[in-house]
Amino acid sequence: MASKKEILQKIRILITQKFNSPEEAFDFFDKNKDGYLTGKELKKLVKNAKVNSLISGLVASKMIEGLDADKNKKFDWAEFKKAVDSLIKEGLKEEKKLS
Ligand SMILES: [Ca+2]
Ligand SMILES: [Ca+2]
Repeated sequence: MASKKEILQKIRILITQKFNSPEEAFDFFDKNKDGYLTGKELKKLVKNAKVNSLISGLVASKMIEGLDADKNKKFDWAEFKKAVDSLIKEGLKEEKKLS
């Protein structure tokens, strides 16, 4: 099974390479445009990041569990932005280690 690090890296690549900004990614996956990414919507994002579809639901619910500040079981923009910012920061650290 893919490690947590690999999964997060895939998600980071999706957001930074397929979209011009995190806003664009959020908008794209917020299919019903209610301003929230639910577990179901986030699962689509995880699947789009080419994470094994068998575990995409689990990954999505873990992300929400860990980063849902107000515990309403979905990401608002501020929560999503925070998640993406920490993902990108982690990625930069990794790149520094490799170079
Ligand atoms: Ca939504
Ligand atoms: Ca929330």
